[in-house]
Amino acid sequence: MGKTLAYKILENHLVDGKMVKGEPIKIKIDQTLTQDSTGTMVYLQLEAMDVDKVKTELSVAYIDHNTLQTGFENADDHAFIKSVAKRHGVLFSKPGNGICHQLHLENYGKPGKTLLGSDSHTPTGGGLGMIAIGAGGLDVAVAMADGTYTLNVPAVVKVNLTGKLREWCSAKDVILHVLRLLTVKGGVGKIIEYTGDGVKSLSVTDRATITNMGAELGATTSIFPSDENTREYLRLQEREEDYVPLRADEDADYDEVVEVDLSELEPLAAMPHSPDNVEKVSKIGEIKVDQVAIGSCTNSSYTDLMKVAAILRGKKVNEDVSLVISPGSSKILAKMAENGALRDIINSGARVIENACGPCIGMGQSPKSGAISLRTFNRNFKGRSGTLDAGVYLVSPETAAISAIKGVLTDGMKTGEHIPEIIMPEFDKNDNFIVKPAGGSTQNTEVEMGPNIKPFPRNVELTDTIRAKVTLHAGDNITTDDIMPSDSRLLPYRSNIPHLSNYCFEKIDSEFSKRCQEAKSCVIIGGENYGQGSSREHAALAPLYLGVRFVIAKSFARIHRSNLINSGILPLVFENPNDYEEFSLGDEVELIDIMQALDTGNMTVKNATKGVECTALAEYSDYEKMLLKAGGKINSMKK
Ligand code: MIC
Ligand code: SF4
Repeated sequence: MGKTLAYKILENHLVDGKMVKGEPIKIKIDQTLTQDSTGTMVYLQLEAMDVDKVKTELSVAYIDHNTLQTGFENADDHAFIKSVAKRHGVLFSKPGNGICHQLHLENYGKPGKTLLGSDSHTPTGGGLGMIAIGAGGLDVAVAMADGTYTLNVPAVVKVNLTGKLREWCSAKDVILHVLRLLTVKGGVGKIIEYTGDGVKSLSVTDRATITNMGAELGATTSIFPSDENTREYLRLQEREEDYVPLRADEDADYDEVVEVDLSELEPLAAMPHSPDNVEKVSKIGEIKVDQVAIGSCTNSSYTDLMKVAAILRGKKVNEDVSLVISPGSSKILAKMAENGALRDIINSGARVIENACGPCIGMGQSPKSGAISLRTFNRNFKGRSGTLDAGVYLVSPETAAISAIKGVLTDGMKTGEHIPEIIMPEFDKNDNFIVKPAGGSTQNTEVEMGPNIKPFPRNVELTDTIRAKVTLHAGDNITTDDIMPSDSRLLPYRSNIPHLSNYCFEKIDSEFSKRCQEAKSCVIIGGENYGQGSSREHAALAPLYLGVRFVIAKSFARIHRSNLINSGILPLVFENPNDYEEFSLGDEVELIDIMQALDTGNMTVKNATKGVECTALAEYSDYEKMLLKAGGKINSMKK
């Protein structure tokens, strides 16, 4: 049997373990990326590890999330990251350069390499034929310190693409279609590998849109082959020498196969409040739109924005719509300034804002109360826009632009209008936003630490018995945005867990934090896919700070499960999902003989209040057991 592309790259990077599905392996990490909202924690942890220079081929620290500087906090965090980057041999990308994933694709990603990023959308690099994985900050800090990462060998799903997209359909519609088929938990423990005849009709940036939003499937990563389109993309970025052709073997063995005929797709939208709540635009109908936001790491490429400019050229944005556009990178914006596309966009009545994450993470541009907002982004979780009662629809740039003109959700196919073909130009190299690390010994480089930066919380060694109170009984698909909300008000405190913890679960239960402070030792009960979404380890660190000792859920999302383990919080899975009903808010719960349970994989959970008991699966690799026993990764490393 032949090999999948994903397994070929993983095997090439194998440091320890065997390529057996579900088993742990340690792989070499060639590149890392961080961004600022998770980055301060990453670099605080790197500092705590006493390393000199990073061990990767390339590590980049991007500033793109916390760019609203309404006080000193974000600016202090940026200064901290810049100083640590300089000290440890990490490239620093200044605010204004653009969004980490778009920038990494343009400037640094290489086919066949591994990339670990402290952001869940790191799989964007899969568009270039990389194994690019999102992880918690601590895992990225360790990868910088020792050049490795440990994961369980994922299953591989083949998505066989045939046909060609029709006008008004784009890469966004492909991934929305896949999300409709597989759902937000359909990719957990899997790599999504795209193959087939249809691949050649997709550019690298189209592919990157698809692999980017593979994060919403819960997948470990997504990957495309590296072919002539990859070579051409790299050539236009003045780095053709980074090209290597890569593909799966003809007879590669896949765990699942999904067929997608590109020529059958129609413009789609993910309706509120989940990326898998997908419907045809034509079926949703012409609902009135208040805001349209174009950008984010999913859809802010040159081609995306040039299509938008072409649709807007000579037209007027509807008077009831606020159209806001955030380009993916400084190179893209500069090119559009040069070729007149920026003029077309501005003349239509659009607002052009900074090259950054911006509205995608609620950093400004929150829509009005009860608004309908169309966004080309990747997540439409309730409240993420900063307006709790807004309804966010995720759509392609084409659908967004035409809808901004018409004032209602519009299926471009029905308009009879045409979009000209966009030809990618050559981009000039521009390093003016990059700060390079100092050469030679940097041990004495001063690290700038503003007053907002507080030490991260540490757990204690695992004990054999834990008694805790249920401080939250949550439903299915709880997101890390639910656990640790992020917006312009809270993002400035990403390096201040004590402050942030006051807002933990704020949108779901405003009493959670207070209740935990009273209970001191706490347990959270969760449903399916607990912790989906972002890689933010704050969703583990804030609960840790509040005394959460373990979480029992029906199932967990991959990155959050790792973040819990890294923090020494036990993620336990109900053996019988119906036992979820046996627990209520305020119940006293006891775990006994914990060490033995780690060996057998079965934990007895006693609900002392209700006088019932059940079994929870405590299935961990030897490495994870070691982390849990030590009270988290940092403690285990110190040992
Ligand atoms: C997101 O899109 O939710 C974020 C903000 O980029 C996060 C990282 C974070 O929470 O800082 C992610 O996707 O990992
Ligand atoms: Fe930034 Fe949004 Fe992408 Fe997260 S999803 S990296 S907030 S643009």
